[in-house]
Amino acid sequence: MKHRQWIKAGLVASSLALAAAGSARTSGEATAPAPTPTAHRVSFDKYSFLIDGKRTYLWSGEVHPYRLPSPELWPDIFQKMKAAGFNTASIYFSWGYHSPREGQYDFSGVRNLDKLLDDARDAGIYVIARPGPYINAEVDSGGFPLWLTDKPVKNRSPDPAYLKLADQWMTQIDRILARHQLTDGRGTVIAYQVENEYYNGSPAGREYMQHLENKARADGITVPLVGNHNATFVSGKGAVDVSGWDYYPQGFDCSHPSQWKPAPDMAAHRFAGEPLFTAEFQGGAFDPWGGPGYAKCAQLINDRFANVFYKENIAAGATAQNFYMLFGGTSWGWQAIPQNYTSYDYGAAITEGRQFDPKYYEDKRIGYFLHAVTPITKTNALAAGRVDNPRVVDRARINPDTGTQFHLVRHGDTTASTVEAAHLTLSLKEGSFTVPQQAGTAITIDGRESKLLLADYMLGATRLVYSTSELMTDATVGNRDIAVLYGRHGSDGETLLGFAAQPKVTVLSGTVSQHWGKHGLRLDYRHDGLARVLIDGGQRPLLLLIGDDQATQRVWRQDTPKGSVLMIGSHLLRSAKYDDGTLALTGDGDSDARAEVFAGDASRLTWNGRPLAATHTASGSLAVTLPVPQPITLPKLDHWTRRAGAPEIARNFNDAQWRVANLTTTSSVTKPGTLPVLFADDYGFHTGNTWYRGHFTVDAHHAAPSGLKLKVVSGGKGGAFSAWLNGHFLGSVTRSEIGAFSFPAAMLVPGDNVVSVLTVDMGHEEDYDSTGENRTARGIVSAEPIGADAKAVTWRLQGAITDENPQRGPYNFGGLYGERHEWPIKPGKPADWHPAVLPANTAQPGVTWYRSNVSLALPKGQDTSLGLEITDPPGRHYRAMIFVNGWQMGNYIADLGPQHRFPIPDGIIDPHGKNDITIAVWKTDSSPGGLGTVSLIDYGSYTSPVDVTAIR
Ligand code: IPT
Repeated sequence: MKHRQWIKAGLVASSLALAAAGSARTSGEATAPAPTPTAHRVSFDKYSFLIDGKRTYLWSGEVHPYRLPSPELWPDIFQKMKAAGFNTASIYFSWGYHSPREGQYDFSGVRNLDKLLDDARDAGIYVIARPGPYINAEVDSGGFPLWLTDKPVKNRSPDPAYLKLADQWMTQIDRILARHQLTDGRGTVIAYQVENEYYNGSPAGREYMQHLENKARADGITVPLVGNHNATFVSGKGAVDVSGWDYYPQGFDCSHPSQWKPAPDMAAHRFAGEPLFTAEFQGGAFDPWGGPGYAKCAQLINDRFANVFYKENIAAGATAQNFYMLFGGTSWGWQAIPQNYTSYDYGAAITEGRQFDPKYYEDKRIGYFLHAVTPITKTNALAAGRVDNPRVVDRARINPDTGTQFHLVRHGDTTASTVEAAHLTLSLKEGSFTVPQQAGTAITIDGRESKLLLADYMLGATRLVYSTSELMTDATVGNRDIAVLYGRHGSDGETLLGFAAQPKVTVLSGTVSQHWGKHGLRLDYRHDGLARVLIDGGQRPLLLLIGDDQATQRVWRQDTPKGSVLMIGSHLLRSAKYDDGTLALTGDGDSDARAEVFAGDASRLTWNGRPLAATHTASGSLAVTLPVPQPITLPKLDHWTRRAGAPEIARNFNDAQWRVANLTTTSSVTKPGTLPVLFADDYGFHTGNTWYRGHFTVDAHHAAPSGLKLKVVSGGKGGAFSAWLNGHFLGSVTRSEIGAFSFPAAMLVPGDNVVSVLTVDMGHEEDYDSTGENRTARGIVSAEPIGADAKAVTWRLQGAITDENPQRGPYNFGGLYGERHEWPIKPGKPADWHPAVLPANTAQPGVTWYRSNVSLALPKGQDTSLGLEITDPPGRHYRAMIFVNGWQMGNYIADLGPQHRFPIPDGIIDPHGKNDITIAVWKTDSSPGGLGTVSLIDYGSYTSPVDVTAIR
């Protein structure tokens, strides 16, 4: 609470400066003081983006701060990206996440964007900022704030009423982004996306875009304006500087993960004078409630997909590629749209639990290549080389200045899974070569594999004529050049290097044969483990490391002002810094302790601050032994207690303070089925559960209704509602929006009778088409008493507390009794809670809360990623909300799924302290059941500098 900073829209300049200083102070606690800003230049031409005049391939991944509510873990994600060769993060900023109420903005705590942008900068990551105002992103209302559901404005249009509100947000977010621009701020923001997937090129659409652009410029945004509007705002009013493309070639159904659709040809999508930029290219897929699960999405968009599709974009000339998502994270609280469940793992390269998917290593191989081989940033199409296999094609590019050639050798059909062998004829400076030259060998293209081969390239001081291996990276380290070549395990490789005189070749390890000929030195080999060849005779010695793809996983590179550092070994190399003769490395270690470091001049090595004993190897590296992680044992979750959670069903419950349903008009785009309007949003209840109580009188003058017909809209497939009459359960409706309940006469009493209805808002719709879909009704849409006049029942309702818990924000708590009283934070007297055993076995429908405390004492200096898992005996019908230390980290539907495992980021969970786990269970039927077994799970544990303090 103490660092909390409300920033009111429209304050005077002096207090704004104060507010900014306040945020900076908050971020200063966790990051180094901001360096003095120096002005840089961001530009572009038809080939690429340029930073300070230097062509830069933007290898970018999408990450969402609102999906990782643990600021101390933000550097972890950026460092993991950087270690895989990414130099850019594309980041959506969600208006609704920062604005709990109209005119109120919060950038503190888990919402501290100054810290986020400093963290990106400190990791050496550029930022493409995407502030909306609309972002889609499978977040509630597509990022529009909850309170916008009460505004009947024309979203995403020049409607002045909408623009006034959008400008309020833009003022807030632009102020932060502006001070983090590379051009004149303290950070690394290099581009700014205007709106999102906006295709309305009509005069009104253009006016809207132009308004946002003028606003950004007026707010001090000086970096290029970019878009993902496909071909819409290329020229004319509202045009952005660089137009980008969104491409999801496999779509979003992960249930057939081995069926591929072909790769698009991005070359068809060039815009004059602009680099070819994929603003969003598929990095995974979202998964719906009841869907096949993210493991299937990771399989559909797997390492082979990255291999074939991302390289295809390179061959098409793309020099800026962003992958959506690179780290998906968690739609915690009620941030998910109704279609999606809590996990937004997305099958991305970095999993929701911050682990590496195999795709991470493919992204890394390509990313390292793009980083090292700078001629790739300026290329023109080149006639393809001849290929002797009709099922294989070449797609070629050439750098007009260096003559470096790039040949993408792939299946003609990008979906093919056959294994092909081919020879490629290259026309190079030295003449024409059909490669490989060695008899009995070939370029093999595995099923769903493409090879991006390099020719006429300077490997440091040595000329690479061609190689049938792919190049991962090359760098000058100390007084020699090192290059890493690779190919699939067991495949043939051949590399021709140009030398004036025969060099001295020493095969340090592996099997590599050499042939000296008129074009130079030819090396022939099979990719198998890691071979090492030292070649002396050029201007500088060249060490070739020739790996199979497995071996490349543990090759890491970091660049320092004093030269590059290569490391073979460790789970992750996060950073390298020369400090007075000491090379300080940080990273993560797993059970394989062996590592070696190739560094220029290091008399001493440290790893996460501790000295490492090193011995010199024949390869000229330093061999070290890294600390290994301690084994993890997680305690069982037991000593559960429970508390009844639905007092609202009792006839005599006091609802005098509830909102009386009396509205006859609505902001919704849904037409009310009956009046008064009963939509939850119109009464200010925007999150999770909302209760309704309908009163009717039974006496001599009033005919009692014999039942009630309800239409209730929750959104998506995971909807539900339950009804009680005077505390007696009437039933629940799932998988449908319509329910008819009859009132058994025995349940009725003379005088006041109450029907209680528990509903849930599964999230507000996105507004992709700008039709106001975020204002689709939630809650009761029509209530028709059976056998009585509609007016016979008067309704009151109550939902999420409007003065919500500020630290956790507007999506954390819904309107259950225990949420309104913040039981996950303030559980109340121990006597209120009764011992319970899981799996529960109760017949009673309704709401019950469960609690358990767990003390964790996980090893220090070790990054352990934890989660919670719910395991159910079959046939249970209930839903649960999982709170960890008061943060709602999971929405669970036992009979819909598919999510049973919920990653909980460190910070939210304390790996070195006490944790409260509180679970609200809504049991929808009266068969025996209830909450299943709940246990802690470990997604991975590594020795690491990442050790997070708990958010309290
Ligand atoms: C694209 C959106 O721009 C992005 O926000 C996200 O919703 C993504 O889809 C899917 O995860 S829109 C494109 C699929 C038409």
